Amino acid sequence: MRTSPNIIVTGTPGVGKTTHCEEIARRTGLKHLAINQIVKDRECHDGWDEEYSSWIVNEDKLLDALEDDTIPEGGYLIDWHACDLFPESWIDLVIVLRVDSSTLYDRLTERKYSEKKLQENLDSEIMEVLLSEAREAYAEEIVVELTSNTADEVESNVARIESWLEQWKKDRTG
Ligand code: DAT
Repeated sequence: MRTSPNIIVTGTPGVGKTTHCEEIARRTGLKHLAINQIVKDRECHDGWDEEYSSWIVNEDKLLDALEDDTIPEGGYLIDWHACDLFPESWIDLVIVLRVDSSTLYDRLTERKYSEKKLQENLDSEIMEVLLSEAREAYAEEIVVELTSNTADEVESNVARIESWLEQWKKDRTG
């Protein structure tokens, strides 16, 4: 039985996962697990993809590496642009962040993404790829879609997640 929940924060690159997780971690004490960083640091990949400027993730190696993090015991914010890798039994809430295309375009241009990578990510956001993935992998009632266009939205989203967390804990302590 977990005494603290596990929350996935997912969405297209640039949507605001890191921004949200850092703030949630600061305010709640949940541990921010930046999966991209783990893939890189613990070499859970099959090399570097030049075209996409990203690691080719090896999901088996990643799951092995995550075993060390005692995720099933709870207390983690899992920050990744994919979500269906994690067993349902580990996860209490899935936040799918969404953003307007023009805002995403500006953020990814700022990151100097190649034209191809930029376009694929914009398409992915417009087609709601991550939202569909989350809804297919987890129970409908634990998947929450939140917009992340402005700093005010970060604030209200984080406040909402904080309240959810308090309620989650209350429900379990009776
Ligand atoms: P991700 O981790 O999903 O790739 P990020 O948190 O690194 O995204 O954010 C990408 C950039 O956009 C970064 O410069 C911060 C900014 N940003 C993210 N969410 C925002 C929001 N809701 N309002 C304003 N800026 C935001």
